[in-house]
Amino acid sequence: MDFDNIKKAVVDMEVEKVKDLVTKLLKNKRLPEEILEKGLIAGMKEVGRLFSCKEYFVPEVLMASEAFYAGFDLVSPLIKTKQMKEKGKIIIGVVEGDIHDIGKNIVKVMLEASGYQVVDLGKDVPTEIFVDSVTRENPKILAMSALMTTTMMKMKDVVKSLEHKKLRNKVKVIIGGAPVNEDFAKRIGADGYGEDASAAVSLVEALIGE
Ligand code: B12
Repeated sequence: MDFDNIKKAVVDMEVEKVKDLVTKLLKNKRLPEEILEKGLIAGMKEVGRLFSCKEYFVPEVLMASEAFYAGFDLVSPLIKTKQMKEKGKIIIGVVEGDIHDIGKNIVKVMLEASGYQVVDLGKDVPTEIFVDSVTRENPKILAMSALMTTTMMKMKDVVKSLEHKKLRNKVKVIIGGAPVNEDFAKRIGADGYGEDASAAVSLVEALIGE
């Protein structure tokens, strides 16, 4: 299967092969969303599994991430230009101390594809930067990502800081990333949790009503 070949090429860390396969599928009029979901993301999920069971280590994961991005850079502009309607502004970033940005980048693309304007603060974002940008940009949603148990508490700091600066009722806060869940979102006073990129879109639509 075509998508499985892309998945395998990501897992095998083959940058050029990923580029070739993705280009070929796009030429064959396959949907960029499908290539992303069933090929590239499926590949990174498998990489995550191999890392967890110690078959892969950091260098392999980095090389596989490169292969992922080689494909991602080809499909993401096509997903972005699909819808032009702007439904509202969303700020997104990975919390301080955390450089895992693959999931955040996928969520960003999916939100943009659904017509939202996304301001990306990047990774390893200090609490003050999240709060300052809420003041400056006046977004409808603040979306935070964390991939480590050691960094997820930074989300709570951001929520507290928003409360302290009397900004909490001006913005809805949503969170995601492997170590967090619905219960954690409630505990830190966030407005919602999404388990993947499509859940992120549904969550945003439910919170700001579209
Ligand atoms: C890739 C990876 C890396 C890459 C990151 C490359 C990059 N640019 O992101 C590299 C090699 C650099 C790396 C480094 C490290 N890593 Co690492 N890494 C991973 C790995 C294998 C996969 C993560 C990933 O990309 N998943 C794929 C994406 C698509 O999934 P996702 O991020 O979960 O995102 C989805 C959802 O969660 C959701 N989502 C995400 N964000 C948001 C936000 C919102 C608002 C919403 C609604 C939804 C949402 O939607 C996304 C799309 O579906 C995981 C293992 C795993 N199984 O998760 C470890 C893992 C996260 N890493 C780990 C560790 C320990 C490290 C290092 C400390 C290793 C080291 N010793 O140096 C460093 C940390 C550096 C730092 N300070 O951040 C641990 C964390 C353990 C913990 N404390 O919790 C993990 C869990 C591995 C493990 N089992 O031990 N890592």
